[in-house]
Amino acid sequence: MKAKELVEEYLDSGHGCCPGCAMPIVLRTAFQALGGQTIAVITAGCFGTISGTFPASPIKLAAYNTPFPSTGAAGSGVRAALDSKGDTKTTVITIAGDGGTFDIGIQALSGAAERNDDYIFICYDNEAYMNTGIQRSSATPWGAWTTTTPSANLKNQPKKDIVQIMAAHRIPYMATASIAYPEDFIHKIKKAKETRGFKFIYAFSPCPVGWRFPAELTIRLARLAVQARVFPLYEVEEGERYTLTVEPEGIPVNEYLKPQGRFAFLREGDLERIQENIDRGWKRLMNRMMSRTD
Ligand SMILES: Cc1ncc(C[n+]2csc(CCOP(=O)(O)OP(=O)(O)O)c2C)c(N)n1
Ligand SMILES: [Mg+2]
Repeated sequence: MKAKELVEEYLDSGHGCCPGCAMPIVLRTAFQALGGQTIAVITAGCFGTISGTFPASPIKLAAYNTPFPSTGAAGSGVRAALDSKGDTKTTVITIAGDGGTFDIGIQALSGAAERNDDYIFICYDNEAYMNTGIQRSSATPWGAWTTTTPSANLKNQPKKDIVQIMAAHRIPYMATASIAYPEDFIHKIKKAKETRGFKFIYAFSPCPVGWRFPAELTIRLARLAVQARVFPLYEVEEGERYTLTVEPEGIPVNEYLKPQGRFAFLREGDLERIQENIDRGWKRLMNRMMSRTD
């Protein structure tokens, strides 16, 4: 299915997201690719806020709200309820930000993945707790400014490798996804919908307010992240079959960092350190692609 063929809307405009927010583009695209026979499980975060504005919610899918720690379990529960009614056609998608996925929701997420429950978990990663005021999460990259990692005390830990954590569960399907590559994104959502068992879609979600860049640069930054190999686009099946879906140019990471005010406080040598880490991560990923045994 091509991007232009997606006509039905399940996320109305006029929602309360900040100008330039990537998240409504991520979810609008995902919902369109899934279609109307879908139940969305929603937790706290920017999406929970904009979708919970009763009676003017912009979401046109059946939706269930649940607290952070229970997000993964709620997805399992909705699936089990549908199954007990003999409904295997309705798709369940659970939606959480990076805080709700990497940190507060990881226990229930891991449980659902280990049981291989049949639903899609989508994480939109804006690399901090944005809804409550740009606090660092374990998804915040090393060297970034946030309100809890101020300029004199930048984030000093590497970003948690959620893809490897989920791959270690050997779930049938997982993929990284970017709104800068909508056809790749749609293909992955549709593949997730067609695969039985637990699916994890990990979507990059630039945040102009938290990352300190002009709102019109959202898609460009999403593209630069892929091209600089900060956020490579690939799939992992059964935890071990890695497939690259977009070949990145490998542009210098500074082209991606420079437009973002959150990286304005890097010290001498930091840029080289970030580039080295990216190069090492890319090599590791390539080794995983090469060591396929199928
Ligand atoms: C258990 C619990 N802890 C803290 C909060 C407060 N809270 C609401 S939204 C939010 C930020 C969520 O961050 P993330 O999951 O990354 O989503 P984003 O806001 O970035 O979209 C926090 C900390 C909460 N609602 N529940
Ligand atoms: Mg976040």
